[in-house]
Amino acid sequence: MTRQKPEVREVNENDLEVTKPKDWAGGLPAVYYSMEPAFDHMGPVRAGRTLLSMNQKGGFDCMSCAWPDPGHRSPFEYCENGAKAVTWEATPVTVAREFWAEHPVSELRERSEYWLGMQGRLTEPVHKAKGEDHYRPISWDEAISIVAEKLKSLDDPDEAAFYTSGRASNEAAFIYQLFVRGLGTNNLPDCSNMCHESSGWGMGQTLGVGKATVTYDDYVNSDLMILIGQNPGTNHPRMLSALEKQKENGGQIVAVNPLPEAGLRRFKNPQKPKGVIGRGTDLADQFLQIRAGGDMALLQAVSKRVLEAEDAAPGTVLDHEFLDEHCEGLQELRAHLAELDEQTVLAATGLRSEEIDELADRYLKAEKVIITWAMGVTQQKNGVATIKEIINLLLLRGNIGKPGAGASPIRGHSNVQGDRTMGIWEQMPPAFLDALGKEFSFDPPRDHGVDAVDAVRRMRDGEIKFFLALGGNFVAAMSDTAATEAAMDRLEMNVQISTKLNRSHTVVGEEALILPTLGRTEIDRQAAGVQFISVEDTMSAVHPSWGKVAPVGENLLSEVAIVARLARATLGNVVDADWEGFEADYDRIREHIGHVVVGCEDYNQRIRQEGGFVMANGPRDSRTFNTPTGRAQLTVNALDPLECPAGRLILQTMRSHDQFNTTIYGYNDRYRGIKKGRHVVFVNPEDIVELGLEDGQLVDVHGEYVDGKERVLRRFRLVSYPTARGCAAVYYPEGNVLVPLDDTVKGSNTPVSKGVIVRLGPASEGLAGGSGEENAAADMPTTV
Ligand SMILES: Nc1nc2c(c(=O)[nH]1)N[C@H]1C(S)=C(S)[C@@H](COP(=O)(O)OP(=O)(O)OC[C@H]3O[C@@H](n4cnc5c(=O)[nH]c(N)nc54)[C@H](O)[C@@H]3O)O[C@H]1N2
Ligand SMILES: Nc1nc2c(c(=O)[nH]1)N[C@H]1C(S)=C(S)[C@@H](COP(=O)(O)OP(=O)(O)OC[C@H]3O[C@@H](n4cnc5c(=O)[nH]c(N)nc54)[C@H](O)[C@@H]3O)O[C@H]1N2
Ligand SMILES: [Mo]
Repeated sequence: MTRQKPEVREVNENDLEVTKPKDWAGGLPAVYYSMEPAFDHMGPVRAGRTLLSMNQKGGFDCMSCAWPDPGHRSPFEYCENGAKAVTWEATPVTVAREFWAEHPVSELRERSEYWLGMQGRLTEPVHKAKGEDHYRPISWDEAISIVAEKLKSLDDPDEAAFYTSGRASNEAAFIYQLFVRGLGTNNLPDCSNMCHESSGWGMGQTLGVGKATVTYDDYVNSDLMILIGQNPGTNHPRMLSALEKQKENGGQIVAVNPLPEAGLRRFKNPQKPKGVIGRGTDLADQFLQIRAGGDMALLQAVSKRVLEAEDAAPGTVLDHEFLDEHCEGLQELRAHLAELDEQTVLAATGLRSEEIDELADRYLKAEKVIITWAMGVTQQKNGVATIKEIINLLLLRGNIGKPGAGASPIRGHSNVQGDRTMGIWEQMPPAFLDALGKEFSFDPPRDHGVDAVDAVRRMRDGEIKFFLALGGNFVAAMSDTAATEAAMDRLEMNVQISTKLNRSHTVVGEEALILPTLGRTEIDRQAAGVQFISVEDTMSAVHPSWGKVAPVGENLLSEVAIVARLARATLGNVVDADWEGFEADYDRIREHIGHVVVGCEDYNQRIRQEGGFVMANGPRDSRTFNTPTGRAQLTVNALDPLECPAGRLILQTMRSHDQFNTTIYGYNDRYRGIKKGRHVVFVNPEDIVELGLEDGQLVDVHGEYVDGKERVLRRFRLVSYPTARGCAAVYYPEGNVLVPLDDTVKGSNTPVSKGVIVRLGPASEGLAGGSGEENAAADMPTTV
């Protein structure tokens, strides 16, 4: 079944082409682009079986994002980027046995993410022994015992860290955290630490729950939807259908973003005739082109206008009944916002007063308002405070816990929310640990573990010596590439459970293992028969996912099997768990989930209901708030706008249309008009002139951080682009070279990936790519 690998060539950034950006998303090209690679790599049968069973009942949950499935699924409820994700995973191309002898690790480290991913699926466990430069295939038994022996040899379980990426199923995540806590540590950093951690804190402190307070139906029935810091056309394409329906139902949309993203402006639904031949649906009724980091000031200014409207017509604007019965902090908020200085707001946002007036006016006229956000908010220095201001604004008019209204963080990885529900968090509350300890007759550790940033610090300091990753690409996803790589290089053992090669397999420390695993598209057969797994989407709907195609290799194990075997070999009888039974029959895991995880009672029964079930949510369902006083909190947050000295820009690092996080599918970003390359820096044309630079020239991007370390991205093409004044953008993960490890969001410790102060200068000679002072190996080669 496996196929000959097509030749994979590294891209030459000199071939990069810049064309006009699009002002609409979707359309026929979306279908065309989505089908083409699938058929190319997979052949029609495998392609059809996978693409047509995405997000279908009895099919698998698309792994490309956490957007929910509407109740009525059309057989074409897939999207271009979902199709890319499926194609990338379900490809029959595999890494051949000889590959490991042919390619030393030192060579793989010079390869691009694109090249590594295109080598195909990993199909057998491999081991790089101490002092060697090659991985070698080994058996599963050997691999498991090497890892278990290492773990048993540690002086302290806190010398190990266990990372999770948000694709892991509920079942795998649950037994993984049990394994880690059984070992005696809470060192469970995850991708959420770099992603929606700020949402968890901002909502947790105000509403008592870190999850969206809306369902899919609320979306299509809202009067006004405000989208802040999110690019749905690329990152949550199926959301565009919901936006279209909301418009058809008479709703309005406001977008707040430094970039006029195509998917915020117009949508041509490829599943409808008018999307194919017509101009499609206009989405945003108002576009606020905000200066990066200015959202908090904007939200305060809108809330202030709401309070002023109330003062002008007392009793008619605020939802007094709701505020009196369910909230506290109104007087303090009122006093604080009375002091808000409009000039400060205008400077921080780059907006005009009339634009803010217009938004306030729309907000006041709407009865049902949803505010959504993603990385443009959570990865700003003041991300947690900004989210609290979102909640303030919603609470003032009772937009929490009523149909068509609410707060909606849009999560990234398809099961990142479920993983957290299952206990993947370095700071799980005592009640969860108590229940876990009781269920498995052991005493879980209570001290908080490390998050992603702290894990790197402890590796750097030699305190964490062992790293195991359940999916993901930690080294490329983390900030401060040079510092992170230097820290990972110090590891004694680096173990990666993965589907495909990535950079984290090449920054290996002394000893490394790659444990290949089944993907979500593949049939998962165990002793008790074919298994399904379960996932939770961004609106708390939990449902089963069934693999549909034959596994790409005979020697692949599921994530559950790998974790269960590692735990059994390492823990002995420390926890009272039937690891073999877990591997044989996932119902046995679900049985325990039902006992331990609040909201998952009778899990095995409820997951089998038609369409799964929706987790309870206090604010959404009954306006109950799990805060210390039982009331929702209006909060006072000191405005502290990002300072950007003259001659500098605020840089954000973002996703192109052809990538999934650190996975690079290709080198085009078609909505933004970029072709055949990624080394670009987008800057407003007026800023280009002011800086004395020229559109199209090669520049170096210098990070300027208080720690005085020079961080540079070299030889990037300057692209004149309609971003907000004073702002710049490069692609992630390349841009991580510039994000300092210690620059984290206040209150969530998430790397500030959207607010780096930079200076542009003419390009120096030499290799393209990026470097930090300590380690020039952060270079991503552009040519071979
Ligand atoms: N195809 C595809 N789908 C994905 C992913 C992928 O890589 N590819 N990744 C998944 C994951 S894990 C996640 S978390 C999500 C990410 O989804 P997004 O959050 O949409 O991802 P980003 O590309 O980081 O885009 C951030 C947006 O915020 C804007 N922005 C930047 N700074 C600011 C600011 O200060 N204020 C405001 N208002 N806006 C700002 C940017 O211009 C950009 O439009 O997508 C998920 N889905
Ligand atoms: N500068 C900057 N940095 C960022 C961000 C940013 O916007 N800017 N975004 C941050 C965000 S939002 C996130 S979520 C993180 C993402 O961080 P991660 O989740 O660590 O990264 P991914 O790129 O999603 O991981 C991809 C790898 O996962 C493995 N994989 C894929 N499918 C499976 C599977 O089913 N099972 C297993 N075991 N492995 C699998 C493959 O080997 C693949 O190479 O990055 C963060 N880093
Ligand atoms: Mo994410």
